[in-house]
Amino acid sequence: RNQPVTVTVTGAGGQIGYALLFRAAAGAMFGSHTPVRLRLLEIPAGVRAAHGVALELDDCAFPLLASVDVFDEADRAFDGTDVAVLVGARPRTAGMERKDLLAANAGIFGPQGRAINDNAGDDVRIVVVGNPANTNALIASAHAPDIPVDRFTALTRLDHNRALAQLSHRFGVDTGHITRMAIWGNHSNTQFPDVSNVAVKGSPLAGSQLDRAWLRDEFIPKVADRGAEIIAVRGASSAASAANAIIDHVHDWFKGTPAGDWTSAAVMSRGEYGTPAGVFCSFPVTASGGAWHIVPDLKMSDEARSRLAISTDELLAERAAVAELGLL
Ligand code: NAX
Repeated sequence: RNQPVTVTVTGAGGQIGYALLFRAAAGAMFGSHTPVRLRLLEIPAGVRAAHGVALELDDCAFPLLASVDVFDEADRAFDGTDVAVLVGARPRTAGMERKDLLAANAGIFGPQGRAINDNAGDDVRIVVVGNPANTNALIASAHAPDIPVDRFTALTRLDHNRALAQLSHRFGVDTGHITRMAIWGNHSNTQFPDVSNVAVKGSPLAGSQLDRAWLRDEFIPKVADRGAEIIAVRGASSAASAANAIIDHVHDWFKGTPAGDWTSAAVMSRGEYGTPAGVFCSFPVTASGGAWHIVPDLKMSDEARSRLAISTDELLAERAAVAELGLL
């Protein structure tokens, strides 16, 4: 048995929390030899729901679940944490301007960044899920000066997995046979799901498989707008698939990505591929030694670059709006 890993989940009383915590407690993040200590953070209105989840976690009698604690105070929730999964966020409500949404979330992710900075374990790794995820990650990292910025990420693994599923349907192969998919940019509908490096059963897609009209009119909008489709069909936003993507992201961060493949995650840009430095941008990434590495030296077409620029312009606009409000 390995040393236990401490995982703090914010928004633990919400729907993603409910889909995430049981799998985390069952060992899906770190494998079957690593016990997990769960710390659940909620706002006072959500604490009862989080306590309910804790009772059910108890009733699963998971052998790997070393402890479950519920908090409504960030400093305590992040005490000694190794992995912070920041799910809880202020949703957009009717009549709310984008500026108000950014400000409300800065009021959450700024203090949480500071609480992580002051209380978390030395090796803490953070994944931001609550939207707008990329900019919330920027705000959190800006308030955590003692934590290397490469410990902060925003989740785009759900977009990546959505793309794999669409390609699996299109080419009639299991998702496990599809490699080198890439999500670029913001976790929003400006994202660029890029198949130009995709291989199916190890072979790059041939010209005829890269049907441009299908890519432009079906594949890209399907992936980029899938969140809205789920809301329309299910009557609630993605939860189990989001939780699954969080598990995949944390798992790969600790265990590494498979040789010959990569995945997608939003990490701090240092200007790679012409992106603006200083925003959290999704890139194709590998993980090894507990760190993400942006896949280098991929060729990008002019069209790909212009699609990516649309998304990074949105990231810059979000950053500027937050900076203007004095929240960075
Ligand atoms: P829910 O509304 O079901 O749950 C959110 C929970 O967070 C609530 O229980 C609430 O009390 C709690 N909360 C709010 N502020 C908090 C704070 N300051 N500290 C701790 N807890 C707090 O939402 P859910 O469906 O779970 O979604 C959560 C977030 O994930 C949303 O922002 C959503 O937009 C985002 N998503 C991000 C995805 C991604 O791929 N990055 C995909 C799924 C999802 O849409």
